[in-house]
Amino acid sequence: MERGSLDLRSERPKRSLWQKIVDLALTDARTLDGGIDEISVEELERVLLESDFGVEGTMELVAELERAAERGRAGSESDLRSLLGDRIRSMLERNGSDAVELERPADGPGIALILGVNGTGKTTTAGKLAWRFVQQGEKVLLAATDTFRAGAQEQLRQWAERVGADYVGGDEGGDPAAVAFDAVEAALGRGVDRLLVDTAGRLHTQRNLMEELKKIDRVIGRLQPGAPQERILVVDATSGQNVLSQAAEFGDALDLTGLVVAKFDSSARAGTIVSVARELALPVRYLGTGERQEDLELFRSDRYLAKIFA
Ligand SMILES: Nc1nc2c(ncn2[C@@H]2O[C@H](COP(=O)(O)OP(=O)(O)OP(=O)(O)O)[C@@H](O)[C@H]2O)c(=O)[nH]1
Ligand SMILES: [Mg+2]
Repeated sequence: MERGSLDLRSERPKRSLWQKIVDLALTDARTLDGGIDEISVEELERVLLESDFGVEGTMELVAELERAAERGRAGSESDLRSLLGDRIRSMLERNGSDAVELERPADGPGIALILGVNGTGKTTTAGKLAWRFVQQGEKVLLAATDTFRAGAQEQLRQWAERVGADYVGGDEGGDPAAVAFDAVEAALGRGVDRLLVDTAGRLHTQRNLMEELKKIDRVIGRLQPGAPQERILVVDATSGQNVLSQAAEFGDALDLTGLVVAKFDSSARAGTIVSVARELALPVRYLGTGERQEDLELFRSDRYLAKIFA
């Protein structure tokens, strides 16, 4: 196959990732009697990298395709679907946990710390999670520990009001750990089922802010042993492979328990989730799919696969 024909194809109106893979791999597998042409391999790599599968993930998938093609087992679309589907599923399920809600112990409130870099969607996610648990009949308390940024507390307070959750905040410029303290006391005193602790956005290079995060975590644990049960890193789906470094950096400070991939609706690429699941020992717990309270999905690898192959 010549490069020219590929270029022409890529000028066609938008084809899905799956259609691109099928076009590339199947044309060769049929005309070359089994194998996949070198040019197509390069194109496949490009397509997968552009879809954010990451270098290693891409190599793994292409190698799998090449092996199958050589053995004549990649000759139909359904061959490709089961071949790549199995491999991607095993990447997605590497961390073993699919469709797992935030933990809530039987004998006290489930406490979750919501953290991440600036602007990823933490506060929105806290609000959506609150709505989700309120819908499930739970009593939810939202705590705003971002005492620094003007408007941050008000944003969470409005979410609390909108979704029917309780709210605890603090004085502007006050100690975030003191808000966390008050929130846990309130949660225990009022017998709430869930406490969701929103935190200010920060970068790992801001050492004082990372220390502040650890202090919030310690304060919660001191009042309620074993808590927080969840430390959820919220990442922006459009930040691609940067998600990996964010997880490593926050993971150095605290034992993370999972990810929320927010803004999944805004031009996220199919491979991001797959490479994140493949590279990190962290499960993706929810996807943020919009700005409204109901735009949060429990992550399920089977549904995700179905989307990739659509
Ligand atoms: N389309 C879309 N927008 C989202 C989603 N989640 C959050 N947003 C938007 O992203 C912007 C930032 O969201 P916030 O929740 O304020 O982000 P944050 O991480 O709390 O920001 P800081 O507290 O400043 O670090 C807002 O405009 C949200 O409406 C999502 O899943 N989809
Ligand atoms: Mg916020």
